[in-house]
Amino acid sequence: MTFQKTVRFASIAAASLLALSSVSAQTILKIGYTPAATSHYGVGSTVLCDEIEKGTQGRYKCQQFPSGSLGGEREMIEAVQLGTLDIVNTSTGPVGNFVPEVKIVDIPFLFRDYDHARKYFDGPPGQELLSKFPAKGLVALAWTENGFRHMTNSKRSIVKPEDAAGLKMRTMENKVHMDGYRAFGIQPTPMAFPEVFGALQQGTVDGQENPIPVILASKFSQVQKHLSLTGHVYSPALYLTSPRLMNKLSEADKKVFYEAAKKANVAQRQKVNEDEANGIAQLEKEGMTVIRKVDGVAFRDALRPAYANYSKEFGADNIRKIQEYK
Ligand code: EAX
Repeated sequence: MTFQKTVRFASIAAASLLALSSVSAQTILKIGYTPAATSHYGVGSTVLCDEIEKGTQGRYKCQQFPSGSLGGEREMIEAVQLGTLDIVNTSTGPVGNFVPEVKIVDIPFLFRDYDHARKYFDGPPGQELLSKFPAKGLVALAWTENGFRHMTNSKRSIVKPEDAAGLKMRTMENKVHMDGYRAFGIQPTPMAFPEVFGALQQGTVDGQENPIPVILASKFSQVQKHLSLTGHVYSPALYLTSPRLMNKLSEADKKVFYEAAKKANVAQRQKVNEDEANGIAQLEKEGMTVIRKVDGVAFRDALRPAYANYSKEFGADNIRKIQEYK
């Protein structure tokens, strides 16, 4: 080989090595969530992934795992801590077991409506809560939304707590919820989400409670006759990743991830709005009997003993501050 040829060969080899390394520099991020890909979680996750891919010029891409294919929310949060999953789009259901400061936002009848809740989580108190995650081996990219939860069951229409009394109802693995629901007279049965459809179908439990977008996307109308718009608790959600992943990113890429999560949240909430507007009629069409007007005062009254305990645990002032947040 002449000298020139050697140089040319070497530079071609270097160039192809470079091309190869830029291909292998593409990282595939695994993101998981429990509802179907068509749900608000799917909509939010898709925007999150698209924005990350765009903002990093394709250096980061996602592979989505919807429908609880990687397990329930608790399992996925553990997987993020361990590094076997990169991102989870999860409700706060099991989050208080990891980050105790979050528990207070799961109190029933804490937020009046969507505006109240969204303002709170977008405002300083919500942002302050996000800072509690890194100490637990998690990074919260942003708050997002699951929605106000309503009860469904296979037995009867629920208008007041007495109608719910005695029903065996699947709940999330969330002590704050379970304590409140016991005060309604319900028998709470905690269970990971991927098992819920089967448990309803087999009659292991009589009912469950979830926001309209989850009831829709999970086709619960196939296994539940009665829906009551109890709106008994707001269910926040989060995009969680790990310090391990974030620490690998340049400052510019970190910003891309945080901005992507903000945009994803807007899309996820938008899908909640759409499902709230159209979903109830859709569920009726699918055969559910819908009680639109429940006795909200009676439900709030029934919760009083539970609120006494919440006040002891979280401080009456702290609860009031959230209720009065403007
Ligand atoms: O986050 O477990 C639940 O009922 C949640 O609402 C659902 O997984 C969506």
